[in-house]
Order: sequence, then structure tokens, then C-alpha cells
Amino acid sequence: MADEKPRYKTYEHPAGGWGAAAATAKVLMEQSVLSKGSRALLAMNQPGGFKCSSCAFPDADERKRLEFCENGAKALAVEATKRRVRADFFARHTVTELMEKSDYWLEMQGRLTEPMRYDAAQDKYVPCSWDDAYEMIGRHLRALDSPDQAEFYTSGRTPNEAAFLYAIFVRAFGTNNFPDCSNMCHEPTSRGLPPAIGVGKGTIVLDDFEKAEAIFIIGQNTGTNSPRMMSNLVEARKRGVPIIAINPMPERALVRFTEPQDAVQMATFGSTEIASEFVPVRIGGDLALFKGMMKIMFEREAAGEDVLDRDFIAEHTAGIEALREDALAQSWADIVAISGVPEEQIRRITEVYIRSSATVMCYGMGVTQHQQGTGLVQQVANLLLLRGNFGKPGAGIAPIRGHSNVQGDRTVGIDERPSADYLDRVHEVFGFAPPREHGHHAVESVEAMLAGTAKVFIGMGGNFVRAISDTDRAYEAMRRLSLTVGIATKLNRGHLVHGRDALILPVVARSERIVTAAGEQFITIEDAMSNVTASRGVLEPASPDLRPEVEIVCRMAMATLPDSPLPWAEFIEDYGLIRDRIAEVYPHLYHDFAERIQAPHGFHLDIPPRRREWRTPNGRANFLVLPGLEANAPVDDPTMLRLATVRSHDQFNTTIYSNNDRYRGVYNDRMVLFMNALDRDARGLEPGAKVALETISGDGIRRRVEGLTVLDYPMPRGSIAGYYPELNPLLPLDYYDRSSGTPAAKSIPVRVVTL
Ligand SMILES: Nc1nc2c(c(=O)[nH]1)N[C@H]1C(S)=C(S)[C@@H](COP(=O)(O)OP(=O)(O)OC[C@H]3O[C@@H](n4cnc5c(=O)[nH]c(N)nc54)[C@H](O)[C@@H]3O)O[C@H]1N2
Ligand SMILES: Nc1nc2c(c(=O)[nH]1)N[C@H]1C(S)=C(S)[C@@H](COP(=O)(O)OP(=O)(O)OC[C@H]3O[C@@H](n4cnc5c(=O)[nH]c(N)nc54)[C@H](O)[C@@H]3O)O[C@H]1N2
Ligand SMILES: [Mo]
Repeated sequence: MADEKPRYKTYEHPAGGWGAAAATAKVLMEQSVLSKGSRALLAMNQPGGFKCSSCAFPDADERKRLEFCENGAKALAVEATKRRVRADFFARHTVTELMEKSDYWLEMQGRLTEPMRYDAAQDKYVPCSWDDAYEMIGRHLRALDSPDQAEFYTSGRTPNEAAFLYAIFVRAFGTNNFPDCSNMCHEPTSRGLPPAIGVGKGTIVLDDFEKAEAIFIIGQNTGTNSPRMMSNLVEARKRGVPIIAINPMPERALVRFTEPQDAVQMATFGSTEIASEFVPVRIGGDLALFKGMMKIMFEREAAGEDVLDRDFIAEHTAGIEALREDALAQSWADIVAISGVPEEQIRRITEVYIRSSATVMCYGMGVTQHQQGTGLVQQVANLLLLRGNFGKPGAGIAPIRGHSNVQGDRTVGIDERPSADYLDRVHEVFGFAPPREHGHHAVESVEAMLAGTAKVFIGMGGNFVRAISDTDRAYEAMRRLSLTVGIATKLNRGHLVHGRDALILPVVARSERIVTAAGEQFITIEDAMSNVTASRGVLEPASPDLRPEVEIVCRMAMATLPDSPLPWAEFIEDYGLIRDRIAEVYPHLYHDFAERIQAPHGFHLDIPPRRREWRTPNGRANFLVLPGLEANAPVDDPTMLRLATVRSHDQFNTTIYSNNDRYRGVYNDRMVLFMNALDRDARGLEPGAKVALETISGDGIRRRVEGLTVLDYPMPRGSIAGYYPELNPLLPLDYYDRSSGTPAAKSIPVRVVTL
């Protein structure tokens, strides 16, 4: 597949439909798991079954028989693949040779099967026993001068039980260094919303889509990254609900979609128009756009119209005067120039917003991954507060989370800045005093490695070195370490860019059964709408030598803290005991965990804003002003383009399923740039020209990616897009949102260079 010729062709069909059905069958077949995979798909997201690991969107209720999508099927197919990476594979390839292979090739080798240790003499991974692996981890960690010399990464697939204990183990060891995938993702939500509405999570439940009178989708590619949400959007459109998509890329599924689970639409080749209005905002232009909307609302209110929810504002909020003053001070010329959206269109979508008495605003990485990502999230909350869109049916804020349990991991303690309340509870429940100083977030962990102060990196899932910014420097950072540990299902780059000692520890995957001495265990996860549900794998583990993540955490703890009085060995066998401890540490959220998790669809964690209760210092919802109109520092260079690094339809983060991106019309190529034809002309380039990109930065480091093909695409002027992770070498490590630590991966200032 990799050597097929690149092809570029506009995708004319609605997204979803038969294309998605065919793609589902194809991916199952490619991994030779058609019957096993189809059987498992029937159990996906069903009571008694397992939770899809592909995204964090919640399950529908009883009305839907099947709850999976094309991309969920892909995630399952690559997990249930028949292919295996065994000891003989590592015996055949040195690590240096494997470094030459693509991420796609590494992924396609299949599931890891046994623990492996790096042997420097041969430059190869060689088999090692689980006992030896734990002994090595314990030895390295105990040898450190300070617990703060270790970095404990978490990716968001880790279930609650493993994440909770990991957080306890690491704090008992003595550090709050918890870089995690959330730091690169929805951290602006976790940090931005608490001062605004008192909780760092979304406030809607699935039912709200059915009651909404308007839906905004800001910087989120629904059809690819949370396809199950398309059913809700199709349903809303059929009810005539306006849907406003704010996105520099005209994402196909937001334009037109055929519901693959709607038999009539499938049979008649019918489809639904999704966005009633597409707003092609410039990259980073959202702040100007939001301020334009607020300016209109304040002006019309001042002119005597009934535009704001005055009662709600008076009873529940603080800070509106400063917000009004700031919005009214902005000029239309600036708003239009910076957002790239004509005033008339801003007026039109504001009218839609004003007419709706219940609005849901969804957003994704197009909002969070900017230098002012946290401030941008707060502006979405401001817009909603102005019309009282919290605590009523059909309304609220909806951060569309990424990894299936990224929200849950944070809830149960994966947090480099833990709250005092949590630390007090841990002290009381577990009887040790956890460290109180803040630890490292993802970017800071790499800085510590580069500075030589970090020595050990443990990766609970994920592919950190590919996911984080500044690829070349991240590689250099990892290679300075004394130990790197990858706890994973699949071989990835993170295992090849390693420390002096290195381990690969293979785990039981989400779709697989966990059986311990105490019997079959289930795990729990929290979805993007705060529902906690049980997940029980249905397939046999890919190899008898895999271990569940819970066991790996406990055994690392036992090897590192031999005197720990905690019942680690019991936790390994009985996950109910872990849930009892979760309930003790979080009495408000997780009381009666054991009983409540028995319900077929689990239970909903309390979200106080749904009752118009604000757990902020002043007890009110707060309007928070972000000065100016730019979400990123302006760059004084006329050749500058803003680059957004995005996902294709055929990848899950750093896992590349194929080199195609069907809805954007790209086949067999990932080294492309989506560019407005006028920007291309202005640089004297032909369509299909090969170019390099260079980052514009003041730090004297040259960052360049070569071999990119320029494609004409309806992007706003000055905005270009390409793929993550191939373009991560362009993203400077210190180019991130200071409030959340999140790299500004959607707005990298670059210039085109021709070689
Ligand atoms: N199949 C699949 N599902 C996934 C994932 C996956 O890789 N594959 N990843 C999971 C994870 S971890 C996450 S976080 C989510 C990510 O899901 P999304 O949030 O959809 O992530 P992206 O594809 O990075 O980009 C989001 C959108 O932001 C737009 N955008 C770029 N810049 C701007 C801007 O300045 N303003 C606005 N308004 N929009 C902008 C892009 O055009 C793109 O449509 O999906 C999760 N689900
Ligand atoms: N430039 C740029 N960079 C980005 C982004 C972007 O949009 N642009 N997005 C950012 C975002 S939103 C995120 S969330 C991060 C993602 O960063 P990560 O979460 O670190 O990356 P993934 O690619 O999701 O991790 C994939 C690996 O996880 C392992 N794995 C899969 N399933 C399991 C499991 O069940 N258990 C365990 N233990 N391991 C498992 C497999 O070995 C697989 O290779 O990347 C960020 N980086
Ligand atoms: Mo994410």
C-alpha cells in the first residue's frame, strides 16, 4: 500500500454512508479478523460489553442496536489483528534498523506479545521476564537522588482503576510529575472552565442534543474524530435545528452526511445537510469572531432589544461590565481582518444564536491548541453565559474529548497540579503524606529531560515522543535518560527512541478479557459527558504473556516501594477493592460506586452547573475577559502562514491506519499541505509543487520539514493545514499556552521554502 502512487481528488459524496460501510469491512478484512472483529463489534459500547477505545463520545441509550462507527471499527480491527510482534521479530531487527521504518509500518507489525528489554551490545530488544522488568524499574527509581527526577506519563486509554492506582503509586513514591496526553489536548478545558463555571468538564448530556435549538461546532472534525456524534447531528438537522460549523477547513461530514445506521438513507443514497452555516474562520481567528458576536449582542441590548438573559446574568454571574467594555471597544475592521469572516456572516450567526433559547456549543482541538487556548475556551463559556445556556435542557458547553478515558484519568488523580482537597483525601485514605509541590506537565517533562534533571520516563500507554512538540529535540531528550519504559499494546516510535536501559511491557487491550485469581474483572471509564460505565473485554488476550495495566502498576509499586503497607497484591486480583478506594477518595463523585456501576449504562458524575450551582471562589459563574483579538502572538513577517496540524480520517493520533484521507480527497500520501490557491500563486508555486516548510521562531533553532506537496484547498488566506505527527518537528517546544501547558499545534507560524 505504501508504495502506491499518491492521488488527489475532491470528495463529492456525502460523508458516512456506503463509503463508511465499505471502509469498515475493508479494515476488518485487512487485519484478517472479519468474523472475530464483527462478533466483537456487536459487544462494543453495549451493556455487558466493552467501551470503544477510539473516542470519548458517550453511548446512546436503548434505541440504537449497534453503537460503533467506521473509525471505532478500525480501532478494534488493529487491536484484534492476527499479526504479532514476537521475540523473533526483535531478533531479526536492530533498533537502528527499526528507526528507518515508518510509523505505519511499525503499527502494521501487530500486537506486542511479551516483555522485552533493550540490549545495547546487540542494539536489539531481547526477551526478559516480568519479574526482571519490575526489578529493573524498582532499581532505577530507587537510585534517583529525588523522586522528581522521574516522569510518569499517561495516555488517555488507561482505565480508571489503573490510573487511580498509578496516581497513588507515583505520589507514594514522592512526585507530582504527571505529564499526560491531556496536557496536549483538552487541558485548556480542564484549566479554563473551573474559574468560569466551577468545573473543568462539559455540562451537557446526550439528551441535550435532542432538546437543543441551535448547535455550534467549533474547531472539531466530528465525522472523523467522534463519528458517533453524527447521529445526533443528523437527528437535530431533521428537526430543523440550525448547526453552525466554525472551521477553516470545510470538513466533509459537517457539510453532508449519510447515516450508515439509517437503513432508508443507505438504501436510497439519501443524505442530510449538516451545517446550516459554514464559517470559514482563519486559523486562530476565533477570538475575533467571538468578540464580534458579543459586540453585536451588547449593542443590540443597549438599543433596547431583549438579547441577553438578564435574570440569569443578575442572579448567577459576575464580571459582565468588563466583558461588555472590552467587546464594545473592538473595531469591525479588526474583527473582520483577524477572523477572516465578513461582518454580515458574523451578524447572521449571532442572529441564530439570539433566536435559540437553548444552545449547545461543541469544540475540539481547533479551539484548545492555540497560545491562548485556555482564554478561548473561556470565551465559549462567556457566549453561553450571556444567554443563560447552562442548567437548562438542550443547552451547555461540550468539549469533545479525545481519548476514551482521558477525562476519567484526570478525575481519578492524573494531574500534575492536584487540588489540596484530593491530596488531603489521599493522605487520609492511604495514610501517607503526598507531595504538594506541582509537578511537570508534558512540555516541562521534556524540558527537564533536556536539562538533564529527569532520568526516568515511564509511559503508561501512548506514544509520547511522537505526540509532543519539537520531534528532534524530544528524541534528543529521551535519549539522555537512564531508563525509558513503554507500557503498550503496539510497537511505536516511543519504544525505539529510548534511554540507556529500556523496557517494552505489553498489556491486555480494552477489547480483551481480564481474568484474575478472583475471577473475571471489569474496568470503568468516564466518557466526555461524565458518564461512568463498566467495560468488559470479550476477546481472548493477544498472547498469554500480556498483563493488565492494573497489575503492571501494582507490581511497579511493589518493586519500587517494598515497604509500602498498601494492599497492592490484593488490588491486582480484585478491581472492586480499587473502586472502593476511589469511592473513599472522591465521596461526592463516586459514593456507592460498587452499586451504581451495576446499572446497564453506569451513572453520571455530578456536574454542578447543570443545577446552576457554581463551585468558584465567589460562588458565581464568571465572565472572563481575554484582551485583544489575537489567539496567538502576531508575527511580523509578510511571508508567514499559520499552520494547523490535523488528523486524517485514517489515523488515531500517532497510529496511522492508512495513508488515505478520503473526505479530503487525498490517497497514498500524508506529506501534503492544504493551501488556498491564491497563497500558492503568491509564492509562484504550481499546484502539486514540492516544498519545505520552516518555522518562524526567535530561538535560533532551524526547524524544517521537506518533501511536502502543495494541494489547492478552500482554506482561508494565510491559513494552511497538514498532518500530525509528521509536522511535529515544526512545533517549537516552548510554543504553548502558558495557562494550560498545551502546545499551540493549530497555529504554528511557518514559511514556505523551495529547495
Ligand atoms: N478516528 C479518530 N478519532 C479520534 C482521534 C483520532 O486521531 N482519530 N483522536 C482523538 C483525540 S485524542 C482527540 S483530542 C480528538 C481530536 O478531534 P478534533 O478536535 O476534531 O481534532 P483535529 O483533527 O486535530 O482538528 C480539529 C479541527 O480543528 C480545525 N481547526 C484548525 N485550526 C482551527 C482554528 O484556528 N479555529 C477553528 N475554529 N478550527 C480550527 C481543523 O480544521 C479540524 O477540523 O479526537 C479523538 N478521536
Ligand atoms: N502536532 C500535533 N500534535 C499533537 C496533536 C495535534 O493535534 N497536533 N494532538 C495531541 C493530542 S489531542 C493528543 S491526545 C496526543 C496523543 O498522544 P498519545 O496518547 O501519547 O498517543 P497515541 O497515538 O494515542 O498512543 C498510541 C499508542 O498507545 C498504545 N496503546 C493503545 N491502546 C492501549 C491500551 O489500551 N493500553 C496501553 N497501555 N497502551 C495502549 C499503543 O502502543 C499505541 O502505539 O497527541 C497530541 N499531539
Ligand atoms: Mo487528544
